[in-house]
Amino acid sequence: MCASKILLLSLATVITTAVAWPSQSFKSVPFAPPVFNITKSGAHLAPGLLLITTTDPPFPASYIVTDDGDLVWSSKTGNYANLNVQTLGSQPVLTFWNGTGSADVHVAGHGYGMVQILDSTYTELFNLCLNLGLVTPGDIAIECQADLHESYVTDHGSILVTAYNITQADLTSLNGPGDGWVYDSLVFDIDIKTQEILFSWSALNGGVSISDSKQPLGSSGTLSDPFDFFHINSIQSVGNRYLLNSRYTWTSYMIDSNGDIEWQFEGSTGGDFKLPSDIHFAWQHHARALDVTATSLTLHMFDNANYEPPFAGVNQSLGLMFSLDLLSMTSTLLKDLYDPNEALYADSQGALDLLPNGNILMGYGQIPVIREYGPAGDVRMTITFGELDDGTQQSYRAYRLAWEGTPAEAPVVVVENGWAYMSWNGATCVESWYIYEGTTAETLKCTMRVRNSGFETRVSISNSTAFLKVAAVTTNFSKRYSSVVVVPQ
Ligand SMILES: *[C@@H]1O[C@H](CO)[C@@H](O)[C@H](O)[C@H]1NC(C)=O
Ligand SMILES: *[C@@H]1O[C@H](CO)[C@@H](O)[C@H](O)[C@H]1NC(C)=O
Ligand SMILES: *[C@@H]1O[C@H](CO)[C@@H](O)[C@H](O)[C@H]1NC(C)=O
Ligand SMILES: *[C@@H]1O[C@H](CO)[C@@H](O)[C@H](O)[C@H]1NC(C)=O
Ligand SMILES: *[C@@H]1O[C@H](CO)[C@@H](O)[C@H](O)[C@H]1NC(C)=O
Ligand SMILES: CC(=O)N[C@H]1CO[C@H](CO)[C@@H](O)[C@@H]1O
Repeated sequence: MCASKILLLSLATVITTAVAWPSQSFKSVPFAPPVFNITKSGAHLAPGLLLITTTDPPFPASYIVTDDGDLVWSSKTGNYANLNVQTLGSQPVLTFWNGTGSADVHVAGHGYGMVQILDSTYTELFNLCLNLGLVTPGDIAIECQADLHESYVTDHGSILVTAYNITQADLTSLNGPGDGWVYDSLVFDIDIKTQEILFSWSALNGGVSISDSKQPLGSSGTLSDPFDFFHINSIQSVGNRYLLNSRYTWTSYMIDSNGDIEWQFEGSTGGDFKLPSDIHFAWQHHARALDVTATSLTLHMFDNANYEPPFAGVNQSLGLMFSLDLLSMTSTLLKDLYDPNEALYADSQGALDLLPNGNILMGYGQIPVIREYGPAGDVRMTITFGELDDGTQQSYRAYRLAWEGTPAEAPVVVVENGWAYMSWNGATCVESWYIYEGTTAETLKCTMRVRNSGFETRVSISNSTAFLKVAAVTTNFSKRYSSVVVVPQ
């Protein structure tokens, strides 16, 4: 056993109430991210910041945090998914799905919203509010129709989004009505600048049989409760092809540029492949291919085999990585990631990312835990940010990525009871702060330099100070000033 080090964020004030998981609070901003409870084994971790979207009050938001639990950036509160750093035209950009404001944003595990793309100053480059021609629940008008599950920026300036459309289908193969209703799962590849649709695909019209669904029809299949037979949850661009993942058919599909299915990798039979013995997967998320050649590839995923009786509480969440051989159509298990000391059972959501040093990050989706594994599968870090079993705090995915932000907005400072509290939301390069104090707004003098400390730095100020401003000093010695504040007397 490696020695474990427990880090609990101590800088910010911790509000504790009887029921709720504790959240952080700050004087200079209204953000209230959860407290991050962090265990590290001491073994080498990958570089990069953590990106999550939280769902629990008091401040569900998109958050960037360090692996010591310090907040780096918070969005406004809202309904977000899939906060990510991607590359657009060789520039790193922040992307996220924002369902705030669309009517009825969360329906049966999917949503309707927009995809926002910000540059490294947190200025919006694009706001993709797409009308995709969907029939929506109750046929209500929904302006921004992209689903929350994927916002994948391709290397040619387009974005892949998922969408859910209500349409009619023959459900007799499932002993349902011939004129039943389903949620069709759609894929769109859209040019970001022009919003032109470059490619689209429909599970219903793309060769997937409704009877491939493992999701029981039950009483669904009506207009008011359409049968979600496919439930698309990830898309990746692979050359001129697409890797799609369906939760409810337990299958990852490779689709060619004509929309034809090249092969299927299914969790109980292997689909077109032979599965390794004793390995199955089900209800899985975040399928990604890498090292793709004409004859082989690696495919990894987050396995949600816990979902649905009789395996609830039996099949723990796994990170699975397979090698697929396209000549022999066999699969080999490369990695099977779990914590032998703490099994987690996530019914839904989840993420698996390969990190640059060979480590692997897993976000547990429905369960508010992020884990980093070493290349051999040893647990190197566990971050918990909510109750494990009440289902209120979730982050659809989690990523760990390099990100440097220099906000366009100025730093802020507030003064309370003789202390100045300063922060610069999203800045990754603040080294220290200069404090300017004076008896008039025109006579401010630099009186102190303090080191930056976490998201919010505080310093005690002179009781003769009537006016104050601060400057954030970056690691390259550039300065950004706050506005001048009147000190409450
Ligand atoms: C954080 O984790 C430690 C160690 O597992 C535990 O003792 C502590 O109760 C946790 N804190 C919270 C707020 O859950
Ligand atoms: C999300 O969308 C809402 C509604 O349009 C908007 O008010 C909010 O600012 C957006 N969030 C971000 C981080 O831009
Ligand atoms: C959505 O379904 C309707 C039928 O209910 C159909 O007319 C429409 O073309 C579909 N939209 C898309 C984008 O597939
Ligand atoms: C300011 O602080 C000094 C030294 O602590 C104290 O003597 C003085 O009364 C304070 N003045 C005010 C206005 O509080
Ligand atoms: C210094 O850093 C600021 C903020 O990160 C950046 O805008 C500026 O271009 C940098 N200047 C130099 C000379 O690197
Ligand atoms: C998909 C999956 O992993 N299913 C497993 C759940 O657990 C049962 C009992 O151990 C296995 O038989 C299944 O293969």
